[in-house]
Amino acid sequence: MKLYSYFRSSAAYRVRIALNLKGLASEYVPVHLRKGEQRDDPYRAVNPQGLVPTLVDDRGTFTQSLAIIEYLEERYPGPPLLPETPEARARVRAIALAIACEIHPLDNLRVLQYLTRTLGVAEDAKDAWYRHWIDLGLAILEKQLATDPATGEFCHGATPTLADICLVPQLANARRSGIPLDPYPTLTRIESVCTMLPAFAAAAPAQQPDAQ
Ligand SMILES: N[C@@H](CCC(=O)N[C@@H](CS)C(=O)NCC(=O)O)C(=O)O
Repeated sequence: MKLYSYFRSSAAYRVRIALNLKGLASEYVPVHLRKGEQRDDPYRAVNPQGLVPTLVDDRGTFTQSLAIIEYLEERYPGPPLLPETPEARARVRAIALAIACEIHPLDNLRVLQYLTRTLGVAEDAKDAWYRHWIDLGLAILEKQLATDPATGEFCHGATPTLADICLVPQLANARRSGIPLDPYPTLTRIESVCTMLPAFAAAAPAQQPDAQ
């Protein structure tokens, strides 16, 4: 298995956690996003979307972190990253999607570069944009998780799921950008439980071969 990744990519970080939780080894292929390698022909030939991550294995080439993780879940069911019942699975997927679809895309590198390079938005305005969408998304999630009895040690119950796999990279991203996380005690409590697990710790940006 090969994982095209970038140490700071939160979408790739999700897949790294999932691979580790499932005990699956992979070859790490770095794609330097700051240098724009994701837009170069060699990588576009692997993933025409020009985004990381991409997973390549004996069955094909897979893109989009959540689709990759669901593929891994179907092919390597243990340990499960989704709970058993349909309603619990829907809850976990909803948390994951709230991060992956409502927060992350607005703060992606190409969006931020479009704001500054194409629209001429000033750095501080770009930073305000970044903070706004992260804070809005995290505040909703905090409220949702803090008040729902289905929240346990992890986002859902007592074992890590797809929801935690999305939460931890998003918080790492926010922290790296200096966003105060004190308003999100439930989210940071779950994060600290997750990051004590070797699967999460080994997937952290600083542990990757391309970390700078
Ligand atoms: N929805 C995609 C998002 C992938 C994505 O946005 N990846 C970012 C890094 S976190 C990227 O490759 N950005 C390159 C760019 O913005 O040019 C997924 O979940 O895989």
